[in-house]
Order: sequence, then C-alpha cells, then structure tokens
Amino acid sequence: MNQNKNSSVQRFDKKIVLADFRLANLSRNLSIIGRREVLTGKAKFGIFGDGKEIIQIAMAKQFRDGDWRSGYYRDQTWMMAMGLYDSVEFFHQLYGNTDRTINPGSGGRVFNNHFSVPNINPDGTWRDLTKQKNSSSDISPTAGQMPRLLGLAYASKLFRQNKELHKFTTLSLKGNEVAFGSIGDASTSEGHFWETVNAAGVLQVPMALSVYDDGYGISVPKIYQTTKSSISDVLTGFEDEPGKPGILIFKAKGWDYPGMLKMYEEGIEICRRDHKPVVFHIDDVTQPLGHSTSGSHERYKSEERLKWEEDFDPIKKMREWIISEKVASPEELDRVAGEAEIEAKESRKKAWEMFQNPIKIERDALVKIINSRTCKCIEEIKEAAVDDITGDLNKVLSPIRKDNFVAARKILRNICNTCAKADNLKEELQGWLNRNYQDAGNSYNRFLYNEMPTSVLNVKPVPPEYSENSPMVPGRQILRDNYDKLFSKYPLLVTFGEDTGNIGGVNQTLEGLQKKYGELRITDTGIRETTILGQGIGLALRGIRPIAEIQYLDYLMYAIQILSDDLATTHYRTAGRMIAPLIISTRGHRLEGIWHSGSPMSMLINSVRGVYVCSPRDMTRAAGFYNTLLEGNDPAIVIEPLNGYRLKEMMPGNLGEFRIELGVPEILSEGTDLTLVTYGSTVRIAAEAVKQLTAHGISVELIDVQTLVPFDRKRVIVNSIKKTGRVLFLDEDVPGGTTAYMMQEVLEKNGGWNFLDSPPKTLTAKEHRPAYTTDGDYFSKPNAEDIFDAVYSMMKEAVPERY
Ligand SMILES: Cc1ncc(C[n+]2csc(CCOP(=O)(O)OP(=O)(O)O)c2C)c(N)n1
Ligand SMILES: [Mg+2]
Repeated sequence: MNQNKNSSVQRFDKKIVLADFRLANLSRNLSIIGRREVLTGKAKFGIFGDGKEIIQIAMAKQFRDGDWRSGYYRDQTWMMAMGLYDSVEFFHQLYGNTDRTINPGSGGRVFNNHFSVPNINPDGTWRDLTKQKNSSSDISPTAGQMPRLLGLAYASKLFRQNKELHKFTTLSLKGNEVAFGSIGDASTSEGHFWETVNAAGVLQVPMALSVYDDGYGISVPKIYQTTKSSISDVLTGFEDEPGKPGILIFKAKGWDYPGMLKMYEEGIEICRRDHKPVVFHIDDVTQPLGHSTSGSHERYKSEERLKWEEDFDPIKKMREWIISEKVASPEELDRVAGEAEIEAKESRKKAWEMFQNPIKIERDALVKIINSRTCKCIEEIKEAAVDDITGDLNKVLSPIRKDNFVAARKILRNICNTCAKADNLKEELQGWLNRNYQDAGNSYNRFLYNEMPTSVLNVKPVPPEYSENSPMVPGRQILRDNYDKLFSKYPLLVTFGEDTGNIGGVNQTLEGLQKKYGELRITDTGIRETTILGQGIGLALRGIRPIAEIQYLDYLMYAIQILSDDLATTHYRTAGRMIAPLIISTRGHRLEGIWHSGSPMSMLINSVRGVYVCSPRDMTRAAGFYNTLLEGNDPAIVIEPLNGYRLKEMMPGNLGEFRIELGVPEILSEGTDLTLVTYGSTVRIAAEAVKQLTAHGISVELIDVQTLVPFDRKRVIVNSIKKTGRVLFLDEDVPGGTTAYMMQEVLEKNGGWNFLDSPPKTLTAKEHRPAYTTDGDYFSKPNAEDIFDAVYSMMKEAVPERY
C-alpha cells in the first residue's frame, strides 16, 4: 500500500485502489456465478465470500512470506489477494475437480473455499516455508480452525525465543511470522474460540484473528450468539493493560476500505513486532447472497435488514468512496467492474471444460468399446439392455465419472457368455473398468497416511540392547532417560501439557528435564486439551516436532473433535500436500474408577484413521515408539499403560536409539493350542493367565499387537492361527469394540478364518465404565481368571475328552 503513514490524510495510489476494486468485483462475480452453478445442478454445493471482499483485501496487504493463515470458507478474496488462488481454481473447487495439478488445495476432496498451501514437497521433504505465503488447510466444523491457529502462532514464539532454532532458516525467519485467523461472528460462540483466545493471551503469541461480524450464523442472529451482541465488548476483560499482558482489540466496519487498511497496518505491525495477540472485530459486514446454496436469506432477514445490506454493501461503499475521494471516475470504475465480470464468466467456462473433457474422453472410450463390438448376443433382452444403457449414457449432458462406471458395470452384467467374441468384449470392457476405476479410486482414496519416503513405516527397527549389568528400574525412568536422549538429539523437539513442565509430568516421566532443556521445550500448559492438540497441530505444520501431552486417555475426549476433524484428515484432505506429524502422548487403561481407567480404544481407532495408534504394553515399548516416530513424519498417538510406571523393567543400553516397528505384533510366548491376541495393559494380565493355563496343560501363544493402527502388516497373527487353529481376542474396551476390529483384521482382511478349528471368541470389559477400587476393576474388566476360563472353555468345546 502506498500510503503516507505520517500524514493524517492517507494518500492512495490509484493503480492499487483500482486493482483492489477489480479484485473485489471479480470475487463478487465468482460468488454470484458460483451460486448459479449449484442452483442449475452443475456443482453440488457452494459457500462464498460475498460481503467479505474488502476486509480480506485490506488484511492480505499485511500478509508476508512466511506468515500463516488458518481461516474459514469465506476467505476466497483473501486467498486471491495473496496470489494463492485464482478465478479458474475457484470453479475447479466448486466442481470438485480431482486433478491435483489444477485444483491443488484439496484435489476435490472437500467443499469449495477450503484452501491449503503445501508444506512438503512431493518427496515428503519440507518446503522452504519462509519463501511462500502459507495457508493451513480449512475444515468445515465452525471454529475448528481456532486450536490450530494457536499452534501456528506459538511456533513463531518458539522460533524467536529459542535461539537454537534460528538456524532453521527455511522454517522460520527467527519467529517474525504472524498467524492470521478468520472466524464468523456466530462461531465465536464455540468453546474452541474462547479456549484459543485465552491461551493466546496467556502465551503471548503473534496471532491476528479477524471476526467477520455479519450478524448471523446461518439464520440465527447474534442476539442468540453473543452476550451483549458484540464480541469486542465481551472480550474487553482480555485486553492488554500496563503490566498485565493480554490481547489487543481493534474494530472497524466491513465497508470502510480506508479504515480497514489503517487498522490492519497498525494492528499487524504490533502483532509481528511484539508478538502480541490481536483480535480485529469487523462489524457491519454483509452477506448479499445469503449463507450458502442451501437456502435463501430472505427467509430470515427482515426487509429492513436486507435494505441495509444493500446500502452497506462493501463494494458499493468502496465505489462511493473512490468517487468522493476523486481517486477514479464512475466510468473508470464501470470499466474495471466490467472487466472483472468478463474474467469471472470466462473462468467458469474454462474450468467447466477442464472438468468435463476428461470425463467425456473416458466416456467416449467406453462407448467406442461397446458400439464397435462385432458380436451379437443371442439373448435379445441382454443385447437391448446394453444398447439402452449405452444410449442413456450418451445422452447425459454433463456427465460425472459415476455415470460412466454405473453404465460400464451394468453393461458388463449383460454381456453373454456364449462365444469367444463376447469374451473378448468382456475382457476389453473389464480392462477399461480396471484402468479407470483405479484412477478414480486414487483420486479419492489415497493419502490417508504418508506414502512418501518419510513415512514412519519405512523406519528400520532397532532392538533394545541389554547387557549382564543392565539394571531393573521403574518403567518411568526408562521414559525419562530416553526423553533426555531425544531432547539432546532433536533440537526441534518440544513437549507441553498439563503438569508436564515444572514437575515433569504426573508420572515423572520428564523429571528434571525442564531444568536441563528450558521452559520453551518442556512446558506447562493450562487445562485445555483441545488447544493443547491444536497447539501441536500448528507447530507440526510449521516443522517443529511436538509431543503434545494429554494427561489421561479419558481426557482425550475433550480433544477428539479436533483430533478427528483436523489432525486425522490433514494429509487426506490436502491430497497428500500437507503433513502435521504431531505425536500425542497419553496414558490409559487400568487405574481407578470411571475417568482414570478408561480404554475407549474403539472410539479412538474408529475416529482417527489417518493417525497411527500405538498401544505399548510397557515403557520400553513406549519409548521405542517415540524413537521410531521421531524418525518418520506421521501423526501418531502413544498410549502409555497407566499402571506400568512403577513396575520394573530392564533399562536398555541404547536409549534414544532403539526403535519399534509400527504394525508388527510380537509373540511373547509360543504355544500350540490357542492364539491369544491383546495389547496394552492387558498383556501383563494375559501373561499371568497363560502361566496358569500352562500349569493345566494348555499351550497358549500370546501375541501383543503393539499398534492398533497400522495393524499386523506382516500377518504374524494369521501365521500363529495356522499353527493353533484357535483364537481369542482380548482387551479392556467395550464388547464389540477393538476386539471386533482385531477380529475383522485377522479373520476377514488377512484371511485367518481359513485356518480356524474352533469359533473365534472375544473377551472384553463390561459395557459400563470401570468401577472404582481393585474389586471394581476385577469385576469390570477381564482378569487372569476370566481369561483362564475363556480359554479353558474354548479348549473343552474343541476337545471335550481332554478337559
Ligand atoms: C460445529 C458446527 N456446527 C454447525 C455447523 C453448520 N454451520 C455451518 S456455517 C454455520 C454458521 C456460521 O456462522 P458464522 O460463524 O457467523 O459465519 P458466517 O457463515 O456467517 O460467515 C453453521 C451453523 C458447522 N459447520 N459446524
Ligand atoms: Mg456470521
């Protein structure tokens, strides 16, 4: 912006003002045409940034290379103003084009106006994040962008204050980056908003959050959303005061172009320079086209409000301002607006052709196979069906790939089995199907996990080393001393959580390490699981290696939304272009009572696919998983067995170096009668039961699956069943929970059912949560006697004469 800062009268460069006006018009036209595309059936759903154009143009002027965005679905103008998005891509998103080269933000996997900028190269190495404008990838759940925003801002604090990180010059410019966020007024009602704002104030991080206040969350006005109907009013308690660091609050009107330019210039300067969190409350914002293509706002806005929105349309107001300030004439503005309209229309046409052409080429190839067939089926009904399906397919004006596949698969059913010619036709058609189906499948089904050389699945295992003198120590010491090695080995490693810093964790697994490595690396946080995770996600996106501590597995429930919606989908929803290798450390399974001994593993594994789940049986295994995970680049959760910190284990000699492979179960005792499959804390109990069973002449092969996701990549369990012919799946989750998952993996996916001589069984905890005290545990969860009885009865059923 060419403004004279020292003058009370701002001077504006005509070229820049006209370019801004053009962009605002272009964006508005895109919204209008985009809406029409949905209403005429060319696209499925649309949500647009109309009414928010000028705010975003003003904000974008302060966004520098290295900065980060965490925003929401209204931000199309912002992305265009930063040069990260254009009008053709706008339509690629709307149509759901899966070509990653032209629709890079999501490869067609998410709604339109969900953006991202890659943080990794195609080979998985980190990009130079300081030489690009960065955008984390948007999610649809309202306020879901907030926890991550905190982490993006927190990274700047670490990069600035921890001098050892200054050498990572491609990750950060010594922490001078601002994390910009955006949120709608109604979404500030979410807990995520408040947790994030509070944490940002506590942490004092360069977070610049804009609230676009258009007065509504879909149809619900802000009187139902916000106390006093004003987010800036209610935030005043957070405000910065001398000697009491807080947040800064700026206000502007969404139609006031010069006012917003000034506000953002001032606010972002302080935010960047002093690492001060800032909230920009932009009031008087309009939404001329209504919330989304799912309805019209005339249903809930009064005539008066609609009239006001027309009068205060930001583009109209900007035009009035330009004319009154004599920056440009009405004719010039008309010309600029006209050009913008043409660009929007042409972009639509171009993107539509780019979307349709490959589908039509695919269709034509299919139709050619069918129509050039030389055979004629003797069954006339079938012959007619093939012609009908092909004819119908040809008539579809705007085909999608589904049309092609539905037709091809139905045609295939109707080709008869009577002659060699029909066989050839079938083969050709099957070839078409295989090729194209695989291609379409790749478009939608790849990149749930890291498929690049940096995948943790490529990390080679290293066994723990022991000598004659290896001491037996409480398990927590193995973790602590292993962490010590890791913190000296990886300068980018940090950990944070409740009680993690000063006392070194509730189980003392980080004892003394804050003193040694400093508060910036081993850090206490408030009780705020959602933003602890978000903090981790943001850091991980910026190349730091965070281990976010969730004090107990039971409390991961607070963060499950962000874990499931954000972390678990990051790689998938960006079609493999972004990665957030956050490690979550928590502890669970057996302890005491309903909220400290849960093992809701099925909730976890079924809601966080995309994140690896490690369930070590002891602390040596837990340490081994951290060592492995830090050598790869994938998000993962490690659930330490809560009752194992004081139990003694042998201290490995190669701390920080031994690594446990993910997805490889370990056979703990060999046996011939039955395979017992379990994980985590039940391994010890199972081992005790196996001893008791051995004494009664039953030989059990005990297997620790080690990681639930990935699960048994080497078919260790099926190979065991080949030997024993019997399997019992055991854990302390609910009936039908993780044991059912394991059963499906082993019997269905890996084909274990082929080798069974007895019906497979599961043994789990009761349906209710575990009760308090040792007796509560005994009667709530499977114990050694239950396991003994379950195995014994399986054997008795199989060989009644022996038992
Ligand atoms: C957690 C969640 N609840 C509900 C929705 C459905 N929803 C989508 S947008 C929206 C309104 C958001 O309003 P606001 O934050 O003011 O943003 P605006 O759309 O007005 O810009 C709602 C309720 C959602 N996406 N996520
Ligand atoms: Mg709103």
